[in-house]
Amino acid sequence: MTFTSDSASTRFPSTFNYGIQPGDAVAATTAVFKALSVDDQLAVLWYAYTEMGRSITPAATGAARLQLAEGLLNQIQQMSHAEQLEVMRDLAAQRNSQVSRAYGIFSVNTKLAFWYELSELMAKGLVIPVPAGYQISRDGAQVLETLKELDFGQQITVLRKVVADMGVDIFAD
Ligand code: 45D
Repeated sequence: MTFTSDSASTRFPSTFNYGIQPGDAVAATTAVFKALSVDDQLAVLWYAYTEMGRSITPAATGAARLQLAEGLLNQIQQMSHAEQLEVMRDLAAQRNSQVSRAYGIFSVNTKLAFWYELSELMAKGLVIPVPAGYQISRDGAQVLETLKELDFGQQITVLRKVVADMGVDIFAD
């Protein structure tokens, strides 16, 4: 039986070529992100914000959406730096805490806006900063590189998928 490269290429759909399709790049980046340690996840989000920050217009994050998250953001601002870090780690680790439960009922856009606002508060010095000279892990740096290679729409899609699962949804079964 002859098995030429020609017949092989018609046998499989074009997605089965070990090349990365647009949808796969999003799914792959999301999966690798979710496999990171909690601290690496926070670090990647932070660096994503510092790189993307300028392209996310304040208008896009919508004041109305943030109203829902305002109470929680105010509460976090009252906390010590150590507590602020702890609630963010709880969110990323999906640990059941009061903040994780409050976050869990937000819509995905509100979740994104919430993280965006937290970054802004970090930049303003109102929330614990990433330590100066912080060395991101190799895994974290790799995810960040992959994320940077995606176009803006794909980056948003990855971020949406990532933040959607954070926190705790008390209504999930
Ligand atoms: O000591 O509504 C470490 C649109 C360890 C439009 C740490 C949109 C060591 C619709 C963990 C590093 C889709 C455009 C400390 C919205 C250590 C709409 C601390 C989009 C201290 C909303 C780490 C919105 C910390 C978008 C504290 C795209 C890390 C929003 C904290 C994107 C990291 C938001 C944080 C992004 C990262 C937010 C808070 C990328 C937040 C990132």
